[in-house]
Amino acid sequence: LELETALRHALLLKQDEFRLYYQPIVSLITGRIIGFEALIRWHHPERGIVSPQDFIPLAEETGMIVSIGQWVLYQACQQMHTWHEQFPSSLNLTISVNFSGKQITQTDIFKQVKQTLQQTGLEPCSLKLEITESLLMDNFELANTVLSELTALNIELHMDDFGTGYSSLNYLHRLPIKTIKIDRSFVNNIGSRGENLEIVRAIVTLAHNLNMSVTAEGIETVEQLAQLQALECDFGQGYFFLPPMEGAEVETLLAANFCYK
Ligand code: G
Ligand code: G
Ligand code: MN
Ligand code: NA
Repeated sequence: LELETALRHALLLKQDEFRLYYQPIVSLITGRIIGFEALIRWHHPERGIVSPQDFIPLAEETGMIVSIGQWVLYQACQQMHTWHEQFPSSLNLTISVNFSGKQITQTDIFKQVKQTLQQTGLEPCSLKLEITESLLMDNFELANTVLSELTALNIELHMDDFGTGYSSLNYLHRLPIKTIKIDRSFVNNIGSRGENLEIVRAIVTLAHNLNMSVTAEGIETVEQLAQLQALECDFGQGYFFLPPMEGAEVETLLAANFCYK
């Protein structure tokens, strides 16, 4: 309850305690950054940096996720648009934003996204929405309708944390999903005798057969990277490349035209 009160307080009066971090997503073929995932952090004056793992579930339970989500969406779109204007070589870079189920059931998310794009000037094709299997399971029909409207605007839909939720694979061909993100728990153990190697291979094959691309999360070692490249995984994200970073650090990267190869 204490955390809930603090979160409510921050949301109403101290929005500058929330910061967006940006983690680069890299092409495993070219080594170039193709975009960023926006990840929220809460800098509490006494608690220090509070992880979203600790306050996002609370925000979902209490409905505060609706305002937090709106803040994240606006910040992310505005920042990406600013970078597009500031760094001409970044024009085809995209921003990925995480979406919770309640953002879909409790607000007119279609209108909110459309207005945010208009207000910030970001092109719809520069925005990617990351959704989870559990979001779909809560209310598939509503999610399906809203998400299909959003993809009709030319926004990409990415399936986050793939394989960790309670789900049937039923939704994969019923929704216009562009990319599957393999959860980092699978990437963890993909060495030559790693128990997850065959699972990751199967996910990559499944995605490619459905004309989707694949992003591997949580790449931490060069061995994991090599294995994922051998499996023809398309994109990667993780501490091996770069951690989630503040906007100013991203600008240094963009100015230097970063490539990990
Ligand atoms: O950045 P970190 O790995 O600590 O994030 C932990 C979890 O919090 C991840 O599952 C991530 O998807 C989620 N998360 C981070 N930022 C946001 C956000 O802006 N909105 C939502 N809904 N979830 C987020
Ligand atoms: O659930 P989601 O995929 O949105 O969560 C992304 C989270 O993963 C972020 O909180 C980010 O901090 C974390 N993350 C990013 N790269 C790595 C990594 O290489 N290793 C680990 N353990 N976590 C990572
Ligand atoms: Mn994500
Ligand atoms: Na994930």
